[in-house]
Amino acid sequence: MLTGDTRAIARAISLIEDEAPAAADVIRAIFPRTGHAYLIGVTGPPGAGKSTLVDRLTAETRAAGETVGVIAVDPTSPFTGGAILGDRLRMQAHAADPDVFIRSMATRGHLGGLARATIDVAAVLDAAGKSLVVIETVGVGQDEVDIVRSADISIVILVPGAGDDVQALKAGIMEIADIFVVNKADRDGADRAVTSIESNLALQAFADGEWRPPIVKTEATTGRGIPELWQTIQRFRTHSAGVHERRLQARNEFRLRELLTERLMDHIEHRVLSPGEFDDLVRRIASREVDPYTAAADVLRRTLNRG
Ligand SMILES: Nc1nc2c(ncn2[C@@H]2O[C@H](COP(=O)(O)OP(=O)(O)OP(=O)(O)O)[C@@H](O)[C@H]2O)c(=O)[nH]1
Ligand SMILES: [Mg+2]
Repeated sequence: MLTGDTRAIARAISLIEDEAPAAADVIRAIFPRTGHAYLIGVTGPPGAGKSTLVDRLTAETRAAGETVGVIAVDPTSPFTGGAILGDRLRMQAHAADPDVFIRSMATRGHLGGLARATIDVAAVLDAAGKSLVVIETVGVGQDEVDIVRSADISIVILVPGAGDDVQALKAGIMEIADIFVVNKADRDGADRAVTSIESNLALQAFADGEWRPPIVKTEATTGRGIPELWQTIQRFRTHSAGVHERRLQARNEFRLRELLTERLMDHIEHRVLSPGEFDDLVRRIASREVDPYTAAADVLRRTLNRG
């Protein structure tokens, strides 16, 4: 896997996806070899053209000599079949290129652990020598936002005629953008979308020398604007070199917290509480027999008493 063998990478990723106990061993073993890849998070509403754009960006960065890993996090939805079909087509475009590895991950089965699983898969691609790892997620849930936030750069893709989207996205996604992309710029309203993002940015205060998220117009289907996007990514990378440590700190803090929360909850549910007791507690809270604070304090006391 460390030499970039595609099948070995795929096997390692499957272990992580299956949450196999060996996955922790894999991460343990490769961890010292990670930390070299640049993580690019890409998010936006369903159908914004994320996959098409990531595909174009992959070609652009390959031409610049980068090696690329792509992780497409698919929401568990009736459309997943379509997404997987799309990914097959994409894989064909780069099938002959051993320096591109594309993998879809289902969100199903990663309740709470999706962000960590994604970061672990990124670590595998990093250790396998990919210089860029692109993580594509639909910007709908907190998990997805967390994933993109923990990348080295966060790119938010919007499309024309999505004034309401901009409104809807404001809550979680607007703040995490290092670069905005208005894709489908061939459609009416691209400039209006740019203006809408601009006026949103105008509400924020940027310090002197602070990065102000630029807006790049693209047409992923034809590749227009992709070279500009790649230049903008590189510009951000240079600009943020000094503050990058803080971002890494945040990612690793997030990683440790998620892992501890997961392990601790698992321990409580399986070692401290008897089978069904957790659900029973939830029911007793619902029926006002016990309040959540007392219930939590009680469970914590029992957990600590068991050492
Ligand atoms: N007109 C136009 N269509 C585009 C452009 N980019 C992508 N599309 C089309 O938009 C549709 C969705 O593209 P995808 O790349 O699958 O979008 P996505 O954001 O990855 O979609 P999900 O992963 O399902 O959320 C496809 O039919 C693309 O061909 C563009 O720049 N202009
Ligand atoms: Mg997609």
